[in-house]
Amino acid sequence: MSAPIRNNWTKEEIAGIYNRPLLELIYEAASIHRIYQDTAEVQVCTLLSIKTGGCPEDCAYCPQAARYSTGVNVQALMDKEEVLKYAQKAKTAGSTRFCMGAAWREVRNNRDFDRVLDMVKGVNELGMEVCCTMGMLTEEQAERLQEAGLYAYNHNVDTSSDYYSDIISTRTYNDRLRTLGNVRKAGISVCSGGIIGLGETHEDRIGMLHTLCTLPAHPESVPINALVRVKGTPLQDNAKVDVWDMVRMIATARIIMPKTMVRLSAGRAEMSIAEQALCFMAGANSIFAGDKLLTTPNPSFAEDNAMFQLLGLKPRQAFKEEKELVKEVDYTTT
Ligand code: SAM
Ligand code: DTB
Ligand code: SF4
Repeated sequence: MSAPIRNNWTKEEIAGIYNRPLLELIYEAASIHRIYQDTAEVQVCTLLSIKTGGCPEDCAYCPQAARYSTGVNVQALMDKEEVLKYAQKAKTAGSTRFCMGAAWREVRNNRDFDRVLDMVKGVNELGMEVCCTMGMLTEEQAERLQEAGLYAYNHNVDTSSDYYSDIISTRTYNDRLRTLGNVRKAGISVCSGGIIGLGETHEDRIGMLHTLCTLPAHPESVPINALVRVKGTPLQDNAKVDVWDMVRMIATARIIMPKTMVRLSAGRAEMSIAEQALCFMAGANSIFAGDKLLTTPNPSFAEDNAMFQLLGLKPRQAFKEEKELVKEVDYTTT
């Protein structure tokens, strides 16, 4: 079995995969997962909201948008020392990637940006893969982050280009893609995915995956988030995401982007271990760990350690290079 890396998938091909009978889809994703990845390993990332709430954007899912009354307390940019304490704690608990989130529309060339550059240096010195998610970036800002030691940048496309304006009106899909281009150009690892449960159709989900897998290079990480329904946001009454929908998204992402780290992201707090195990089986190999995402709850390190023990999973080392060679796998029994 082989799985060439392709950037020319058509929406029809992706729909053909996405709509397969579920168990067939999981089996194929699990088989492809074994070609490029060590299936015993799961990347463990920890998030920290370094600047919380008060965001001028109108993302309909987000508890941090200033225009919605969600009860999130606005907090100015944290101090470097405090951030480094959190990073060290995450490292001690087994995390290898530390992602700092700021509720900004875009990065500004100001004192706060210089302070973030300093935090990036500090986390890098701890030997962790340092990631940021802070909104739109210019080419020059991406270069400065890279020079400070930034390993990855998270910037989600969130949904399909067609559905985007139903969810966010304060920026465009092209703005998102422009930032991803700036990140790539600066030599920073690209982390981009999206959310399901926003009210999108299956076609939109396929459209989102199509955007990601037809970028000039696949993102190194693709987070798949289930909407966390936060009271006060316009999407507070949306239906809970069905776990089978998460499995279908993860499996399809795994098949069309075989080398990518597919992250089972927001939504784990509402999933059982059996449900999460299905997602790992379907090719998820990364999680956010620690009892908080940015502002909402997530399973604790202790709960995740117990799950890893049970499922025979181990945390992936930091800075691990992707395997260069395709491993041939023989599924025939003799
Ligand atoms: N402000 C920056 C931005 O929008 O890129 C960075 C932080 S923002 C909170 C990062 C990502 O978190 C969003 O793009 C979205 O995919 C995800 N997110 C935010 N609220 C969420 C929710 N309620 N449920 C699931 N994912 C969510
Ligand atoms: C991503 O794709 N999901 C994370 C991270 N990247 C930044 C954020 C999830 C946020 C969930 C809502 C909250 O905790 O505020
Ligand atoms: Fe602001 Fe990011 Fe939340 Fe949108 S997702 S409101 S840009 S913090």
